[in-house]
Amino acid sequence: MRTSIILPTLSLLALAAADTGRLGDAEVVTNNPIGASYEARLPNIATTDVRGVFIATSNPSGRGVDFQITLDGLPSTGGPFMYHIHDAPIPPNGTCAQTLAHQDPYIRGEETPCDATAPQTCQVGDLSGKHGNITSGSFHDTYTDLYASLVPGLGSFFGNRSVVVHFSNKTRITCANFQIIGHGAVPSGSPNGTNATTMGCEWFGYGYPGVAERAGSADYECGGEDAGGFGAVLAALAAFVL
Ligand SMILES: [Cu+2]
Repeated sequence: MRTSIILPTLSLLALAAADTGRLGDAEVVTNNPIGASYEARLPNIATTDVRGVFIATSNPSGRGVDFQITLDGLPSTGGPFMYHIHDAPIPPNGTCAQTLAHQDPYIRGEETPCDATAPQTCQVGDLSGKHGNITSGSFHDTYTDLYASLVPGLGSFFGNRSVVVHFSNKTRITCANFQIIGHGAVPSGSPNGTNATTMGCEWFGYGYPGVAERAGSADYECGGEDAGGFGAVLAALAAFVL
């Protein structure tokens, strides 16, 4: 009788574990520098009417990051629209195709959709998975994401990365790089107490063919903990279109 209860419980646990990253669930970030602020402003481009800005500021408690998102001009078809933080910034004169995969420092992967009721099991960069898709032509949302980091050097740090807006079929509509607009106080215990620009990612020899299909390449390098280590391996393995 006991077994009949335990077995289904175990199988449920096994299913839940499939959503956890190879490095575990995402950790809540508690030491975001107070006053640190970044924005990603969508460009005026001919291929889309989508415009807007993503503003990300450390929560005043240091716990998580407050996002303020204002978008306009979304198409009347092709939604609901998704948006994510992607691993790489858009290279100079580059396109959204070159932003690689979602920011996924815990190596969770894409196979199962994000469960918004268990956001720690989602890819850190899957903001719309955790907080909701865009369903209307004009979109405004504010929320705190507990797993995003504004501490340069951490895998969950996104100040040197990009945000990409997608159609529901995953096609990339538009994208923008995060830029620092306020440094804030350096947190104690930070792996790198210098300013964020020294931790930026850089592209080398961008413009290689087939990038939309296979984004991985040694052409991409990040500073800090990402340099030549985990992040570089991830970038090299990132063969997803998303
Ligand atoms: Cu994306």
